[in-house]
Amino acid sequence: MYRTTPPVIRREDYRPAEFLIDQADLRFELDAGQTLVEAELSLRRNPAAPRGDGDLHLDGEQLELLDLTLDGRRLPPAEYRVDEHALVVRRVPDRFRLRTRVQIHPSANTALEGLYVSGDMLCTQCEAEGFRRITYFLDRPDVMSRYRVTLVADPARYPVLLSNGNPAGTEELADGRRLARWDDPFPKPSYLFAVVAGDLALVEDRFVTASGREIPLRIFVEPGNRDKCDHAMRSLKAAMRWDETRYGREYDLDLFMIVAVSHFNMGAMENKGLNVFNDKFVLARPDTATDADFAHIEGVVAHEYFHNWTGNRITCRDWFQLSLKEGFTVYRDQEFSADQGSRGVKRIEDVRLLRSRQFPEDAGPMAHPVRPDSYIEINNFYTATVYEKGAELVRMQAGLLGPERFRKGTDLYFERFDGQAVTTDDFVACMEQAGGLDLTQFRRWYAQAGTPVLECADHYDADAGTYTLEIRQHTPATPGQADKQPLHIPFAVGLLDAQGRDLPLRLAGESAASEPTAAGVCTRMLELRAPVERFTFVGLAARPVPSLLRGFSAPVRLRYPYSDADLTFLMAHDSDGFNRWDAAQTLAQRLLLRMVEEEALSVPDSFVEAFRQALKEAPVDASADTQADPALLAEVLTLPSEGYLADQMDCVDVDGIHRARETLAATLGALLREDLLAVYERHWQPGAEAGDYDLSPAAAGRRALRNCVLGYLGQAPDAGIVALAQRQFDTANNMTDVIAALRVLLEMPVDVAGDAGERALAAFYRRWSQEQLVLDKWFALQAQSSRPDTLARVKGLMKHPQFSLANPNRVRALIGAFASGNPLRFHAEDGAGYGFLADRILELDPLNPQIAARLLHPMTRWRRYDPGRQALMQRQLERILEVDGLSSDVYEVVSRSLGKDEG
Ligand code: B3K
Ligand code: ZN
Repeated sequence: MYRTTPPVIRREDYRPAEFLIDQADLRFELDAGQTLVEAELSLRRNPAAPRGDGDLHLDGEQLELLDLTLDGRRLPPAEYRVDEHALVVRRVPDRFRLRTRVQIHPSANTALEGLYVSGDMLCTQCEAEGFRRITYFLDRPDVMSRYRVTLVADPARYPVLLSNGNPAGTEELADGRRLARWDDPFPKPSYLFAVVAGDLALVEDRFVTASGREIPLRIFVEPGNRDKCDHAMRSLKAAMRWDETRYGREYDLDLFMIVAVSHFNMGAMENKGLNVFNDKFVLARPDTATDADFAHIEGVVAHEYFHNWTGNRITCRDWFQLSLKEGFTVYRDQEFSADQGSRGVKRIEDVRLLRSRQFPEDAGPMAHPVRPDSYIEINNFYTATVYEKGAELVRMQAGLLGPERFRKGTDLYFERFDGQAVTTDDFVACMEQAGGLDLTQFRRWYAQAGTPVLECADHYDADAGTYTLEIRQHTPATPGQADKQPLHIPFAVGLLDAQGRDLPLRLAGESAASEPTAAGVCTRMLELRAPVERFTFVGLAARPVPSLLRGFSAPVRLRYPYSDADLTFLMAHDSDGFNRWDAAQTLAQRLLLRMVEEEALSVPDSFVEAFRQALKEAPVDASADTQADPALLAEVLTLPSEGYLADQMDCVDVDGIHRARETLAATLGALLREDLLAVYERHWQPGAEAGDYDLSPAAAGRRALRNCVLGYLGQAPDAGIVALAQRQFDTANNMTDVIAALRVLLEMPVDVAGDAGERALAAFYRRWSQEQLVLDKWFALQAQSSRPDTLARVKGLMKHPQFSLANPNRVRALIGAFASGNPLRFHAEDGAGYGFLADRILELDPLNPQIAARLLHPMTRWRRYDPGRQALMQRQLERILEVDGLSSDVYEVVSRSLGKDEG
């Protein structure tokens, strides 16, 4: 907590640690009320660091120091000093053993950082700087130590005692307590340390590694959740195999464990050998979790597992390098998921996330490079930029190198840096060496914030048969970074003939193109370096339609003056699935923005016909990534979100966007009623609903399409549609279909649907009131409702017996869903939404600053709204900033968004 301005940490100030800790022996006497932690550390001077003042500075927060000895000698108070953030031991030798004994209070730890209580268990979260709340230490990622851990606890309350590494025996003590030892042979930074204790149920399986080692896989959950672990286990095994085949990376310890906890600040944590998960990303049964939940579980389980090599074996030198592990690991989990299901759909989902979360971040007050230059609170930098844009940077390098050279590059990286703490630059250097290319200019992507804009123009010369593309790049200024340099941008391009076929691509000066049908010839990866680049293609008998930035080959905003007819054509014919979807999105986006600006609410026939055509082609089933893949079609038919549309406007028109989107959906729902019903019925399989639930990507794709279609029908409802949604709600055997039907029932006007929505909501609650993760959906659905009384309802739900500010999942489900997922009601003109959010942030900040700071985000972009809303948001931000004792987390986000801190 800071009364004055908290300090800014700068990348340029990085210095190697003065001391290293080779070995850390920790003994915990665990109890929720108070836990004793005894640490015996083997320290030595770091030969790579210049000599400082001779004192040892250990990080430590909220610790009660009970005892301190150096090489066996108890230190008198004159030889050390303790303050709020550190223990300083004066004039230490070059090599010594330091023993500390501290007391901590897990049940009083509401920030969920360090050792805390979740339900009936004890667990830890140390990344980024939580270990210093457990014991005095050099709590920085470049200090890698070997840990031996002893846990002692009452077996009646905590029969299961877990830590990192391999088990090293248990004992029953004379006083009735149980002792368990763990030994982790791999040196690791303190942020990867973990302890879990509790009465946990176990699901166990096995994995045989490529070299034939048999690894037990254990998932620990609260009793009662054992029947919801199958999918996580399946995902884990698939991820382990994939890392072997795709990256040659085998698991290293004798055991791999996952623990699911109900109180967790983020998704999951990759602690060495002992991943701790938000239970939302482990627990799933078809009747409790949606297809999207299943997909997230697969992705997050894989992500945390992949960290074992990208993050744990090779870690970050300092927190500015966070994207070294996060960007690369996100790229790896994206590719893994693409291999498990539909690659095309996965790419669309990833780009949608990038555009809806990262692009706005890059264009707002929190903009920062993938490798930031400064921060106040590192927890604020686990961002879409570090994660998702970071993954795009790895993806671009993989694209520039091609699969074989990229694999050589990653092999080199693993070989060169195993066991070390390194930088993003070290990663790029491996790619450069293995790829035999110069990535000097490419490195700017890590240093420069903001989303580049590519302006494309073209010219067709009929006489010469040439087609010239001209591409201009510029990156808008971001806070603290006014001048931007041109970037090295991979730009994938195809050209279509009038029939929609790919044309062979030959650049001026090149010899004749090879076979036009050969793969690769029809998509060219152009490389942009200069502010303006021109490429001339030859041998073209007619003006082609360009398909630009295929597969979204770089994280940029593309501008090209497509006509609506071009977009409709690309939507129907582009061989690149991503660009077919993108053409549909651009078409819809344009129409919607036109509807907002002109307040004209009519929909052109051509748009309706394009949709009708797409629906006509909807098959019952098809192989993935073809025009006819139902999952891909569902993506094509999904209108851009209100948030994404807002990001395209200079001044966000909250109500206009909502009205335009509703009108368009209702028009399509009414005019295409028969076509939509036909698709719905074709994919409605009563037999399958009653019988086994099919989790395959193809079946999930059919559900996605049918529910997308139901959404349109629900926008133009009559008694028949109400009955349809009701039937789906009553009879579906899976959460995907139940929740989709419930959403539709809730959004239908009362004069058509009566109280069907309210009744369904009540039935849903009765059925699921004891399933916490399902209950989160019940809270979120109400918070996202477009009904005018939503804020009143959200306020009422805050008093619900099952609501608690102490549970981050519940807070996100109610307050987060309202503030981030309901722009219409959150941004109500009277500012009531803003006042509500500010009140909640001030309540939450003393309890859990990380969650409080995250919830603030929808208000940080206040400058993009009309003057009235701007003033209202600004007033709330100022009000927050005036409060004494704000956390550094909230302080940083508020002061940056008010422009009071240029970092
Ligand atoms: N590394 C963790 C995130 C930790 C966040 C700390 N505030 C999860 C992940 O990215 O895998
Ligand atoms: Zn991660």
